[in-house]
Amino acid sequence: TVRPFNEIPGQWRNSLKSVFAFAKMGGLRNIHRIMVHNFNTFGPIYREKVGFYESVNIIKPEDAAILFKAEGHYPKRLTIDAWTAYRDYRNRKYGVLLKDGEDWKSNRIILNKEVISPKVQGNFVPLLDEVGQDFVARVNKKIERSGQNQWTTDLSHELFKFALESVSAVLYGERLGLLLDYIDPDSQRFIDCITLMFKTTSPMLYLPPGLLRPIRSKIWRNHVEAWDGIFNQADRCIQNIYRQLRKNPEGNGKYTGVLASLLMLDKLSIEDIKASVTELMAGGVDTTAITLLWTLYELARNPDLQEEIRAEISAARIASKGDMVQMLKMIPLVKGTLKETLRLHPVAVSLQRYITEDIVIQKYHIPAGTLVQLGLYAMGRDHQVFPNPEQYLPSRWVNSQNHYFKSLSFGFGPRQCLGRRIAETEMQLFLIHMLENFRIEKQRQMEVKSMFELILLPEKPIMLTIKPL
Ligand code: HEM
Ligand code: 2DC
Repeated sequence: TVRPFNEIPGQWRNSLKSVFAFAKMGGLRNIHRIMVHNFNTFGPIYREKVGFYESVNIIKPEDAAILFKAEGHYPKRLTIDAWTAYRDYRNRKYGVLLKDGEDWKSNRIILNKEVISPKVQGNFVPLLDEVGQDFVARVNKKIERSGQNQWTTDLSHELFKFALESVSAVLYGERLGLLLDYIDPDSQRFIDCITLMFKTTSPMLYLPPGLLRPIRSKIWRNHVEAWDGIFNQADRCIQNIYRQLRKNPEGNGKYTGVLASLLMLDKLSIEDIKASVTELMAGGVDTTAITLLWTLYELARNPDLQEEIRAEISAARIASKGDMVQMLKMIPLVKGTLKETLRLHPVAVSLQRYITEDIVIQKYHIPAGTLVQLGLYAMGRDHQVFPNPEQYLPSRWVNSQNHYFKSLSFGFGPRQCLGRRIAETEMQLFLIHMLENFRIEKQRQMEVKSMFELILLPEKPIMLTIKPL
């Protein structure tokens, strides 16, 4: 028997009460822990209404499967109003991140070919491999300069630069040189703007920007300033490539990057290309940088595991005889390591879809049009889904177990992360080079929690010690 929608447990009838409960539990920064708390209170499905937006929340992999089967041809996730409001305000086009319907689909199909298809991955590998090597050279220099044969630091700043250098190499086929001694202030500003953009987005999640803008609230002004900084820097990079391409359309036979490929393909308007390339550039920094930081943190806490992964890398290095594309096919534990990091420290707290047909989950009827959220953070820590969830065990992804709808850190289906292949390749190559050269340690056994600033971030700096092998 199917129970009606209105009987789904949760505090959805009183949205004001939810806002208070929210505030009491530490509010927005703790949204992921509040979701865990709600699943503990209400069970594997609950309805909620915070402020003005309403959703049904689920946690089980088998329920995620039902959700994604009902996502329709034009999958639509929760729109971040602050992001569309900025583009409307400045009269800029939406890129693939913010488009919906047929417009999204047609752009996405063309972008897929240049950004995520297996055909292009081979082009990215040499570019990203070089950035990884440069990162090692930079760390070696820092170790040398310290005079202590080691380097203790909060690596996040270096990782942000590494991530921007990597994504730019792929998008523009060119090196920015961010891993050199002096950093170009415009690039540093770009990095700061992305962080500010995420930080100012979250308080606006539950307040319609239509309300904030007339009041000229400080948050909205900072948000606009952040996006202005992002767009200005991306425009500069894009213009630069555009000019070069007009001077030298052949590009000397070398791979010249995603942007040049899109321009030459000539299937999207320049404005559409600019909009999506800007989103790719902005989406490619904090996401991978923070995931790598969490990974190094976990490896520092698990020295034996670190040794095991290093052994896998050495073996793959020898077997692949210098062919990096081959090598990337021989490192299942490295791939498991990244999945395991994203299980415990996902970038996105939840995945969401507006379902296009009626479904039944946990015996409750859910009508078409409802916003359904899969609590990704909560699922990653659910002991019914992952035995001993508190343990960092990359091997759980390697052993032939059942991973049906459990590996969802990049989303699912045609609307999944467009940057996924770039992110995976970049992070795999980073770990290869770092573990081939250094041992990662940390000082005390300190526990670092996550906080929500639209994406999940470490709540405090993570200090690591890097030693040559
Ligand atoms: C979308 C995660 C890195 C660009 C998404 C989504 C998730 C995600 C969960 C939503 C997918 C869905 O709704 O099914 C991640 C994680 C990353 C990462 C965990 C790294 C660890 C990147 C990078 C880029 C990027 C490096 C750019 C190079 C995008 C874009 C979208 C997206 C453009 C929107 C796609 C669309 O709406 O069609 N990402 N991401 N992401 N991501 Fe990523
Ligand atoms: C945030 O309740 C929490 O990959 C909300 O690279 C629901 C929600 C909707 C969309 C998610 C967002 C959350 C987290 C950040 C994500 C975003 C979709 C894409 C974006 C996951 C879970 C991200 C970080 C993109 C950002 C690209 C941008 C900088 C141009």
